[in-house]
Amino acid sequence: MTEYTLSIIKPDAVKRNLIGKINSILETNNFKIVAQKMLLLSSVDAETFYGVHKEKPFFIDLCKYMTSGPIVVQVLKSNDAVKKYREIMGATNPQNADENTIRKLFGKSVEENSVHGSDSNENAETEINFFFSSREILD
Ligand code: IDP
Ligand code: MG
Repeated sequence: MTEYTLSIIKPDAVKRNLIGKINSILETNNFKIVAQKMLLLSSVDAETFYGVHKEKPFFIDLCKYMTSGPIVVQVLKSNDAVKKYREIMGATNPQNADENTIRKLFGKSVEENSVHGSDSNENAETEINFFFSSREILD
């Protein structure tokens, strides 16, 4: 089934000039990038986006990190996009991620793990709508 997922290239990866390398991995794996923009997340937007984690001990640090520099937000289209991107992205902690996953290749730590991917179709829809209007998605 054709699906959509939200991807974020996080500040650590943008800072290290990894946008192209990550996009190349996405395209090699048959994802179509149907929307993409660079932006600086506001604190309010970071807190809203990661609202599900607001009780976690890492929440404040996570929001600080996600607002520390530009990010690239993307809508990816492919067969089985949500599950497939979670696989290519790798485990949250890069140390536990499989070989050749984006987080294993580029992640610096459990926090600075280079990319975000939606974890369900329902959340993908919410997250895509959080960042993009329908006219920005060139499908
Ligand atoms: P996910 O990004 O693999 O879905 P989540 O548990 O949803 O992982 O956590 C969201 C983000 O919060 C992670 O990608 C990472 O940047 C950060 N994070 C998760 N767990 C920790 C932790 O134990 N310490 C610091 N940061 C964390
Ligand atoms: Mg998550």
